[in-house]
Amino acid sequence: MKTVFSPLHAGHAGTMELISGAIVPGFEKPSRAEFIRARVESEKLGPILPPEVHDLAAAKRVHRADYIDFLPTVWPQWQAAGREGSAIPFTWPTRGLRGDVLPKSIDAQLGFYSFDGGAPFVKGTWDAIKSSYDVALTAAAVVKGGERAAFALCRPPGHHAGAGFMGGYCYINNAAVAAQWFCDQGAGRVSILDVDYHHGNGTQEIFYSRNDVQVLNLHGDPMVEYPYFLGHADERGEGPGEGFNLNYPMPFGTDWDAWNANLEDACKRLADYAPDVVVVSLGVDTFEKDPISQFKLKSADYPRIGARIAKLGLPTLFVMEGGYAVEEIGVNAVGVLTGFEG
Ligand code: SP5
Ligand code: ZN
Repeated sequence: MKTVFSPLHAGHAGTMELISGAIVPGFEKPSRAEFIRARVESEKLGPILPPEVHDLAAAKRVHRADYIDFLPTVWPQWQAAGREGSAIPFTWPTRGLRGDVLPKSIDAQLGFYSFDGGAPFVKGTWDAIKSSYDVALTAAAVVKGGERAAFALCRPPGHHAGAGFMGGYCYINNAAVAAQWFCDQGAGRVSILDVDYHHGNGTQEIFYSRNDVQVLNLHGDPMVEYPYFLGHADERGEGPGEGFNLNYPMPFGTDWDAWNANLEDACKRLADYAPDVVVVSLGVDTFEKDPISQFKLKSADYPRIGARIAKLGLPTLFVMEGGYAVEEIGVNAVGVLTGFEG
């Protein structure tokens, strides 16, 4: 399997985040991608290709144009305001405030285009976001070109980013961009299977009223887990999209047997839909040692995930999402891919 990877991810470094009442170094850090790349090499998964540079048209097929145009302006605006450190929002236009006026202040703009404070900007952030997008589109083209599967080693991740907002370490929704690109290339149906520990709220929002992209999400129950405000089982899509969004929320402590039972159901529903291509939002933060997550999957479980996805017998694009136990992230992410290859 070919991997697409860009070293430009590494400029998105030295970020800070507020978690459990403390400001700490960001969990979503460059070593994540480097451990995965090293494991791709040591496991001899296949060649590692650089991304081709794309314009932003494909991003604007799933995101608001004004949101995409805002992203490269963040760091220049932050610098122009004389700031240092990480650009992080702290004020949001929630219920009772006006969300229809975009103020001039960079602080207001950051809040306008986000749902939490979890998507910081430093100097190299935009170039990393853009490279991650290029990685996803380049890997999608590998699958479109006839390969059975490809691995988009994206960093930063994307599944929390919605049509007009960032959050949860995510800026451009790489999996959604790729799924839409497949549609635009002639696919009649695309399935997105999101196995990241967190609910892919952005992906759900983007495709919620559509029946040409099926979205299946396995994740921590939003009653107790981030992103809290989306991801319940009763969210099944709306209008023409009714029945094409499927959520599998699970309690803290979920182990392989319970998680796998839901994967099995999701795969059956996916097979019934019979898509032309599958996009896997590949998070490995379901791992028992993940520092911010509460599931109990073991390293030996990840190849079984890959094997089950392979059994679908469909062209498959793997798009990297979360996973914060950096020592094991390469073993677990590449474990899914080697399990897929059998
Ligand atoms: C792509 C992705 O995996 N994003 C995840 C973003 C999670 N951000 C908030 C995490 C809050 C976790 N709270 C548990 C604290 C553990 N001590
Ligand atoms: Zn996650």
